[in-house]
Amino acid sequence: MTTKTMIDTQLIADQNAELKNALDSEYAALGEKLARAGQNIDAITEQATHFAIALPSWGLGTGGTRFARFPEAGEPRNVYEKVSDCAVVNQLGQATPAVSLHIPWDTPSDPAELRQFADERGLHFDAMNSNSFQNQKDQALSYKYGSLSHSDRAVRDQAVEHNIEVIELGRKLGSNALTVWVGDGSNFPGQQHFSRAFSRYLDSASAIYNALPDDWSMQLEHKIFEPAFYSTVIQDWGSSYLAATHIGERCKCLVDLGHHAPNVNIEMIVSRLAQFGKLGGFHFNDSKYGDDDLDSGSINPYQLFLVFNELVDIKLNQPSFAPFYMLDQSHNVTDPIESLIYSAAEVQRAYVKALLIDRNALEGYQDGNDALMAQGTLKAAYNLDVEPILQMARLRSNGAINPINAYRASGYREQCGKDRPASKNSSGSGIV
Ligand SMILES: [Mn+2]
Repeated sequence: MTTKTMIDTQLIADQNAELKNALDSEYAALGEKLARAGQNIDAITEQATHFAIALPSWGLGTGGTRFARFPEAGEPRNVYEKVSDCAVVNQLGQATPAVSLHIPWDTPSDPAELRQFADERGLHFDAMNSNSFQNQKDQALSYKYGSLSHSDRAVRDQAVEHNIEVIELGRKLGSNALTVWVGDGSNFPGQQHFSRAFSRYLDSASAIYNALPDDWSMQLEHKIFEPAFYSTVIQDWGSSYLAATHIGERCKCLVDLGHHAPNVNIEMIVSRLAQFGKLGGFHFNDSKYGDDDLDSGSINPYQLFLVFNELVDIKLNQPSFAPFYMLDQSHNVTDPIESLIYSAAEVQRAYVKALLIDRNALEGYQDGNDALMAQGTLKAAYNLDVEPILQMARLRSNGAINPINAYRASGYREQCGKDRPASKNSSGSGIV
């Protein structure tokens, strides 16, 4: 089956043809530089072409804050249009072949039809995301005071049932993982008994786990605060690890870069969880103050690189290590398609730089307690300009050497503005 293309392939080919000579010479120069360090640029480029990160279905609409949302013309109005936009991101950037669906925001009425629609566009479905942090339409009981850890069993059962429905839907879509994030917590000291709430959470999450198909995993996402502002039930990697360990072998911890206190050493958390087989996945974004959901690599690209330093190291020691990667961002002032193309490339860039770290030298400096040269070994890889590798990876995968330029030249969003008149009841998705 040939993949249905979203952007005119001739336009991409014409733009690539104009850029190819410059790319060839920059790629050759970088190749020579890497060869002097004993590295093969084509082997690195090959690994870059296999890098994949999922797109969140809620990331295709314009995001916002609790103050306002400023949608632009042509944003997707339903899950099919979101998947179409994902196909644009992937066609141009060639790093995002999967979609992670949020239920119920993007519940398909006909899962088989949606699965085929995605497949025709070269996409598949990654981890499913449940939602028990909002009340849904016609929902019997409220999540105002929690869901999986609620003091009332009937509310907990309702939240468990929702998660099982999400699993069932995911099976029909070809997914193999469920990500669970709850907003449960408290706003006042004394409002909630910590250990009783945690015990109730463990019972509920175990009930969900018991409904997992054998080849599925469950990812627990922790978050230090918000919407609860005093305490959250799964507030950090410690609680997440305790829960995942208690619940079962295929229950893992998911790290969202924005869900920690400022200045927390996230790369160390990555290492700790992986060492004990409990790192299941990642939500990439960036932040300045809190859970800002800014574009990956826009604020602290060095941190992103340090995270990938750990991830690459883990993969070398655990060949079966295959965490779920997803962009989890809110695009408040940019075209979401552009932000997602750019962000996927930033994450891919951090990965490629981490592949270029001289690990033998690093180990020697670590064992020899040469702090200056150890950090210098990391910096040597971080300071490399690997843009030619990213561009060549896209070119060799039939993507665009300059995907943002190609997207803008295509007029896709302008056409969507005509094809997708805004609906009055457009959802507030994107504010997460
Ligand atoms: Mn997240």
